[in-house]
Amino acid sequence: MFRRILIANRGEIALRIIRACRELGIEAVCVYSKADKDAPYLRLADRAICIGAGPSKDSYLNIPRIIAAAEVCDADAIHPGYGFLSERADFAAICRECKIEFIGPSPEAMAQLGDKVAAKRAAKAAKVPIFPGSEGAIEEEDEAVEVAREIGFPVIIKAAAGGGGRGMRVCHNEATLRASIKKAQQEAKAAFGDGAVFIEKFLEHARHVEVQVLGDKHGHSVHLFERDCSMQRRHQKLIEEAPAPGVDRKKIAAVCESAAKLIRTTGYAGAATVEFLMDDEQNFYMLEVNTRVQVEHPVTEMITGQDIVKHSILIAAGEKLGLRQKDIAVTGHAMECRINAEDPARNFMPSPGRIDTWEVPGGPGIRMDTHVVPGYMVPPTYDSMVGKLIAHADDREQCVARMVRALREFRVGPIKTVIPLHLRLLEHSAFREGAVDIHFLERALKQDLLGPVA
Ligand code: MV4
Repeated sequence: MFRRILIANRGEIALRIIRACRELGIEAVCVYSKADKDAPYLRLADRAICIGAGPSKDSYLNIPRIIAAAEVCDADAIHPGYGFLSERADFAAICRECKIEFIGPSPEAMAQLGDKVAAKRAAKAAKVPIFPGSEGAIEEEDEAVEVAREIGFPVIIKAAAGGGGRGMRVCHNEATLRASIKKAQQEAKAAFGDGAVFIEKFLEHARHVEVQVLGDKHGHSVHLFERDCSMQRRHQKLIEEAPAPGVDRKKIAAVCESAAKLIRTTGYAGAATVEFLMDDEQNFYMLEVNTRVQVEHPVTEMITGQDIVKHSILIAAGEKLGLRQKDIAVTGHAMECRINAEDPARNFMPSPGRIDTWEVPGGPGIRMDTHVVPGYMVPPTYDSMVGKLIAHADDREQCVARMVRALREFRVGPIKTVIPLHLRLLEHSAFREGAVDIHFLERALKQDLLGPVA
């Protein structure tokens, strides 16, 4: 087992990893930037090492400094959390060269699943449902047109190396498709250093459903069921929940099993999320695979009782998954509201600064994952998430009621947060019915359907 882990991240996920280390009897060392030097969570680590100035490229994205910190404290392993270096195959490879265990998949597995063309090929082999589209990368206009005629318009052009919504173009007819291929290739080359693009059928209305999986180094994998993350704006999720409301359990069970198989057949070790879109007929189509622990992992932890961060550490240390699929059961319903320091009434403008008032909810079925304490300064330098409020209850209706109760207990000031928006969303009939698609929030904001959100 590891003696000491370096945490190459900040904020709530750094604290979440410290807590997992503590419970496993592993020392936790945090790196931090000058912008985080007074952050109170650093005092909960066994040691904290300053790695540079505030901007991420000088600190949390600076590979030589992070490796140097790991060598200075003699860490056995590095946990990257989410964001920053978590999905950088080159970083995982450098860790290997330095004989430091990267807590996540091998650089090979990460590179394969990070390439959407390769990931789709692996998905097809594992019988994971995918969108109809080009078999591999598209080279010529004519190829794209041929595939589009076969699958029908609209189609979407995506970059093989893209992700999180970057490098996509929707085409409704042959003329725009012909005009777009070369541009998309050039854009992909400039943005990702890889000009490979592919096309697939474009789905207008959809829900975002993703499957949490775990694979170990001994060829075993399990799934921890699904989450619905349809409530999002500009590819930033706001509310996630599990199980996905109104989904046929037999149908989703098959999708979850295929996701676990994909992870096994690609030799993937660690936690991963397989993302899908679900259409109105409950057909599933894989989008991409996230090769990290995700922000919304607590939702799954609450319904399964499994500690995903601990699993990620134990898997990296070479332990066998200590659980079988048949032993994993779902209990009740869970929901997460991301608490962002943003002003929803001003187009989600970041609202950094000192948090004087910070009174967090508690009581039955409430979990608050946050690094914030009263007096904490939210730096303007990083993303605006200051915490995650998670509610767990016997069923969805009680879970929503519990979340509303908790959000009303929350007192934060003087910075602005998205809490008032959450209350509006949770009151909305479409949300109550579990009928929210991926465009709901942006549409509702544009049409002013939510009422006052501040
Ligand atoms: C799609 C799609 C519709 N059809 N692919 C956006 C992020 C990236 N992971 C894939 N994305 C999409 N791919 C096909 N074939 C619609 C989206 C999409 C989306 C997906 C999930 C969550 C929010 C979204 C918002 C806009 C578009």
